[in-house]
Amino acid sequence: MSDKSPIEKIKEASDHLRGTLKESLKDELTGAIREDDQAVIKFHGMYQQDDRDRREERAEKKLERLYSFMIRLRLPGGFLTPEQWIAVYNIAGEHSTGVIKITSRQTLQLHGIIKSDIKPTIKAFSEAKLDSIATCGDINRNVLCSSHPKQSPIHEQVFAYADKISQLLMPKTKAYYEIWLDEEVLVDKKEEEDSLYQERYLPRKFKIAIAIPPNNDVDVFANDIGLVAVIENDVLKGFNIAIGGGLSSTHGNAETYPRLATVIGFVDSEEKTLKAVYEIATIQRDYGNRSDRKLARLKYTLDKYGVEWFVKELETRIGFSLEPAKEIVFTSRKDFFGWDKNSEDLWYYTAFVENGRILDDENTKLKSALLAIAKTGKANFRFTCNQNVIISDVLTEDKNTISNILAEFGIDAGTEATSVIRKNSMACVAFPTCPLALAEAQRYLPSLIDKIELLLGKHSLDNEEIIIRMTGCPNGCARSYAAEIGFVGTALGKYNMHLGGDRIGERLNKIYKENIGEEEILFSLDELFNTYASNKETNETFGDFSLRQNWVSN
Ligand code: SRM
Ligand code: SF4
Repeated sequence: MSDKSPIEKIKEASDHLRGTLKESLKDELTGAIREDDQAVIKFHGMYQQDDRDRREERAEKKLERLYSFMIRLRLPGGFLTPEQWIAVYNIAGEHSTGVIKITSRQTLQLHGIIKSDIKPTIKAFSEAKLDSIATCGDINRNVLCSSHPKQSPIHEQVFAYADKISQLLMPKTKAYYEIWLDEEVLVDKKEEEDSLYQERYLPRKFKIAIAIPPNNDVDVFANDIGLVAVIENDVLKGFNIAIGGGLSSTHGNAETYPRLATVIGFVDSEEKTLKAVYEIATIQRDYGNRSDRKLARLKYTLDKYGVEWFVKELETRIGFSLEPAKEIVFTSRKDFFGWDKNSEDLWYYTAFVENGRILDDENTKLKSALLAIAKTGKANFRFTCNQNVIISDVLTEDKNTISNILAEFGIDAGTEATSVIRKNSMACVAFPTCPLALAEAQRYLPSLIDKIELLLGKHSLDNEEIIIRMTGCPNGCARSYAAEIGFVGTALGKYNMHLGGDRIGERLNKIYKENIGEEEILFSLDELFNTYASNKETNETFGDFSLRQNWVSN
């Protein structure tokens, strides 16, 4: 057995995720926290970062890096009340860069929070009944659920599972409350004994999503556990369970790979669903790789021990057998923009948010518009895994009020004017905050799309709903391996270009060209679009066509 990784030792020695965070916070000589605490703080939903645009300048002046923190909220299913939106708006203005970022996992992040502002930020979140517990770290993360309530008349019932699962897999430690909210120090440590996470937590991050077919907007197969709701005649029959999805790889490490989850069976009740989810996590806790973090996700555990072994172990732990998976069909993986109504006559407006960045700029005043909407108290807010926002649950008599605000701030016109290709695109954060970025993503993709739009126009492909995604490194945060055209950063200005993913998230793409810059990207796309436009069959997607042409191997 190889040695445990350093992070394993930090977790075990952390006194249930306390570490020396209190001491780190008091140290006024640096904007950073102690090294071990940088691992511990992730379990509290925060990352220490620094402004990478300013590293060189700071180094020249012999100053320490410009440290700040990113805080990620826990929002199961991605839902906020108007009061909570106002709180997030105020907190973002007071303590962060001001930009509110919708993530590819349906929650919100604030960047640029300096050390002394962390506690006031968490306290303000807490007053709005929001927290950031377990949104990072080796633990179950924010639980996803298909966003749009129009999806099914029983959306609410399925959606409630996101919260139930989030609660079920929450750590028992009181560290968050003690450190950030100054609650009394726990004397009887028995209260936080944690039968799921014990002292060691999971070997690696753990992600769960719930999809409501026919839309796979959550990219359910990209998760450690994917639950697919099986609904017959508007009755929830249960869930198909898929396990072992994960989209990261490491350049040059052939042992790492993106993988879609394998469907292992069906469960027909809430009790069975929760039991299965819990025990899949305990198997990963007990068998996941704790020495090599690159190989520690559930996908590697599953491939090491085999699906048959895993299911047998799971059935032993849950005490019942899984039923054969039910037939389900996905037909899309997108957001439906504009106004829509659900079965209860409530209205929903989905607005396009480029790469999830909510801000006011010279073109759009989205941040102000959402504040004005929240102030009416007549709409909730839902976030999608494609980084967009749904202004939701609007009564018919209030629809005009919301429409007028959307018009006043140009949000509806902006969403309508956005091209199909842009609406279906997504990029991760990358520079300047992500320490792992090798190339730009959210700061670059918009300008690349400008040029791709022209190429699509040239080949009369403007209305093709091709999914383009870009990440600044191979970690896959914008799920670029599951796109029809994926760009994966290799170095500044350079990307691997991937082709052949499908439109519904059931097939990954493959590398088409390595390490290319913008000129070659556009030259390649021009040729590919030309061939596609002339030879595609009716309704043949670009991803399917890429395979038929053998541009990448199947
Ligand atoms: Fe991610 C790490 C941002 C979704 C795979 N991801 C990071 C960090 C925290 C960098 C770090 O470790 O210091 C990035 C912070 C950037 C910043 O400044 O904000 C980061 N990941 C994001 C977000 C914000 C991208 C976005 O633009 O929306 C997404 C936040 C989701 C959330 O709300 O929880 C985000 N990350 C994803 C996804 C997509 C998904 O889950 O559907 C993936 C691929 C799926 C998967 O997990 O396999 C993903 N992020 C990673 C990985 C690779 C994990 C692995 O298995 O090796 C890392 C690196 C790591 O964990 O070591 C990472
Ligand atoms: Fe950072 Fe890489 Fe994730 Fe982009 S894909 S946010 S560059 S870790």
